[in-house]
Amino acid sequence: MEGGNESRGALIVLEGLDRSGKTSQSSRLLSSLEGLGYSAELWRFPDRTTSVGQMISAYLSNESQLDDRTIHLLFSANRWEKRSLMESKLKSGTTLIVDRYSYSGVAFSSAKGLDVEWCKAPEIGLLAPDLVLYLDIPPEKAAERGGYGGERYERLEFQRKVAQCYHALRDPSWKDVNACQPIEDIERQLREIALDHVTACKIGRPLSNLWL
Ligand code: Z5A
Repeated sequence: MEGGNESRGALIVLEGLDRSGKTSQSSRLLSSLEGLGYSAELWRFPDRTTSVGQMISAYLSNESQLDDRTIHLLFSANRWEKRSLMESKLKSGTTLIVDRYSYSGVAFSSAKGLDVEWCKAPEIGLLAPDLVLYLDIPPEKAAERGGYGGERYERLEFQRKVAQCYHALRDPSWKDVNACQPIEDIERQLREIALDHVTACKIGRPLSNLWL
């Protein structure tokens, strides 16, 4: 893909079950990188600020009903509407820390019974992360954290299926971190792993596309 020899930012994705600590750790990683002088931004999917994101938000809070395939494609469209901005930020040297990405899309929809390859298809051509950090926590432990709210997928039985789907989706490049450790320990481990990748991207690792 174009842009292979330029110094660029890294695309770092955090994935994991509900309540695994993605949001807490994304913010801490952002602060660490900024504190070290890197240009970095925190993004999250779904991005509920766009019109597509508002449809997703209404669905997640049970204010609207949508067919499983329809909501899957909306989640994907929500990433596509950000793809070109994502690429330009990375090429201008900004590292993006992204709280959930295509893996959530495929894991949650396939946990409902949709075919995995069908779920992956609309994600093909989105930017591939340089690093996937998987916050690993048993669904039962995650459920104990602060209790689930009223959103659609916040049920233990469903989260168990999602965990299995994540497991089937993972590839050897993912970095698993035990999300049951104290917050500060996880923070330190994520920072070390992330810094290696930020450095590799600065010295010219090319951007690539998902699942081609
Ligand atoms: N979804 C989808 O279906 N398709 C897609 O393509 C995408 C998403 C992108 C969006 O949820 C829903 O959409 C999500 C997947 C689906 N549904 N579910 N489930 P979201 O991203 O808006 O919300 P979330 O992922 O469920 O985030 P969350 O509830 O905010 O969880 P989190 O970010 O992983 O955790 P946290 O907010 O950092 O921490 C949760 C609590 O645990 C909090 O009280 C912390 O203080 C505590 N915590 C965190 N770390 C620790 C440690 N280490 N020890 C003890 N306590 C901790």
